Parts: sequence; structure tokens; C-alpha cells
Amino acid sequence: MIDPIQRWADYGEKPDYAGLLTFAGLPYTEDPDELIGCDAAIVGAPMDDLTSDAPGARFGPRAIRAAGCTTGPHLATGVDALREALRVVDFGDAAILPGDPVRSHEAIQETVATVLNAGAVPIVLGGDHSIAEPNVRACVQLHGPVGLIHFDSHSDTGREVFGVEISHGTPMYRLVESGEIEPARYVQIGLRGYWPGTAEFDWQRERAITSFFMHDVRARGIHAVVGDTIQRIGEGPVFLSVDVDVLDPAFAPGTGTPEPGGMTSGDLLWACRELAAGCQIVGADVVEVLPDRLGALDITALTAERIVREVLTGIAMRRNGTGGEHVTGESQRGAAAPDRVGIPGVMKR
Ligand SMILES: [Mn+2]
Repeated sequence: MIDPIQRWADYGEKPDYAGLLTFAGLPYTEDPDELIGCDAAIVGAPMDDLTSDAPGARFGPRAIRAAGCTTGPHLATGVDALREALRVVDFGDAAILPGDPVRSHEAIQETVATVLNAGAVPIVLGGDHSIAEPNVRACVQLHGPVGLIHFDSHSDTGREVFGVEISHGTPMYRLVESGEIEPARYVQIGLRGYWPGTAEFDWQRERAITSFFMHDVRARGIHAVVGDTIQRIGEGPVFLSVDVDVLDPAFAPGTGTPEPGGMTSGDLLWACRELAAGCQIVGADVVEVLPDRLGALDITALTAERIVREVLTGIAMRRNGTGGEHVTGESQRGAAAPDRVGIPGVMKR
């Protein structure tokens, strides 16, 4: 295990641009034995062979890591998920093979399964959205059929895309048809634009899959939509899949199939934390980041990095009993922060 912060131990954090490139400066290992005792592990899945539109998501994991900063308590909740509340490591990238999506999916599934078998929650950085299939499959091997919370501007429930059955537009269809995702515990948030069509939505309706379209989010507000989602998911294991194209391209231009009229970063970050605090998340992925530069100037990768942090913060809140706003019934604003106001040295940024 290498802890990139070790050389800066006197300061408790390292400069973001220096040292080994890991997610949020987390300790790095490729040894499965060192996953024992971890609560969560970051896995990169740098493949984009199955995109139907712009390629480049293979560069996502590296860009998300580069967009990170070292950790400290979250200002809204007071939780330091990455270094205090949870034990989290960066488990590196799955051994994907360029041009061989089948064997790449096998490698992703195997790497995610290694994390799960050690008792840790896998957080997977994509990659095109086809990687949700091996990610969910690995979770199902351990937990049985799971629910799915799916942020996306597209449903990804095509039977095929351009006649191709294994694609970034089909993973959710395949996982429902195989019985691995429970359709009654499958909630989509943020759908908009012009795809898919009637056939796909008829198929979804027959299976009682829940769709909160972007116009629902706009009309009802994200707070109500997240509350309904927590109710639909209920008890039991659930996978969280975040396609960054759910965000408006103004917030996340670096993605393969951008669709105007989407969510704000603020709403998505809060929703990810709240859902992780309110549901039993057994695995998560953040996909379709097509970086256009390395480092924190890439706003899509930067937001993807923060999405992972919010998920981990929510998982920490669920475990320590703090819950989210839907559990406690009160807004977080002012709930966690006041006793830390004015304490020198708590936050350096
Ligand atoms: Mn998608």
C-alpha cells in the first residue's frame, strides 16, 4: 500500500499536483489482501469501445483522479468520508484491453468482484456506460438481484443500437432482461431529449420501471424527486449509476452525447449524497466523462470527482446514523457546520 500523502505527513495533505496520481490522494494498492477492512475502493474502467457517439471516455478515470484534491471535512455535513469516517483506497484500473470490449468487461467484472469479496463498496470511474453491465453483474453475484438508481439524459434501455446488442445504450435493458436488476426498484432520473422511442418506453412501462424526466425534476424540484426515489428503492441492495450527461452541457460539456436542458451540478451532488445516505448502496459508477484537459480546469472531470465524494459522504452518514435530510426531516444547512465555524485550521481551503 502506498499512501501518497505520507511524504507530506507533517501537513496532513499534499499539493494536488504532486505525488502519485490516485483518487483524492487516497492510498493506492493492487493487492486484494489490502482491501480487507476497507469500506470502499475506487476502480478505474478506462474503456470506450462501445460508445455510439463521441469516443474519449477511456481518458475519464485518469482525468477524474487528476481533478481531485486531498480531503478534509465536508462543509455542509461535517463528515470527512475519505480519511476519517470510512476507510477508502484507490484499487487502480481494471486490466482492460483496447479493441476487445468483451474481455475488457470481464476484466472490469473481475476487479469489481475482488473489491466486493473483500467487503468493500466499489466506486467505478468510467468509461462508457456499457461498464454498468459488468459492475452490476459483480454486485449481483454477491448480493442477488439489485435495485438501480440511474442518473442519465438517456434511458440506456435499447435492445440494440445500430444493431449492436452490447453497447453503451443497452446495459439497462440487458440487466433487467437477465433478472439482475429488479424493475420495480429501478428509478431513472433526468431523462430528456429525443431518445429512446415508444417501443423502449412501452417495454419500461410493462415492467413498472420508474422514470423521472427532466421536466419532472424541473416541475417538482430535486428534493421531492429524491424523496420519491428513496421510497421506491426501499430496503435492499441498490446500485447507483451516474452518467454525467444528466448534467446540462453548461456544467459538463466533456461528455459523448450531450443533451441541453439538464441538471445543475449543485442538484446532482446533493442528490447523490442524499440517496447514498438514504439507501443501501452496494456499488456505484460515474461514466461518460470525456476530458479535454488534465487537471482541475476540466469542469466535467471535476464534477465527476465531487460526485464520488458525495456518494462516499452519504455512505458514511448512513453508517454513522446521521442520515440525510429525508431521514432526519431537516435541512443540512446549519445542522453540521455551526460548531466548526471559527475553529482555526479546520479547513485550509
Ligand atoms: Mn448513459
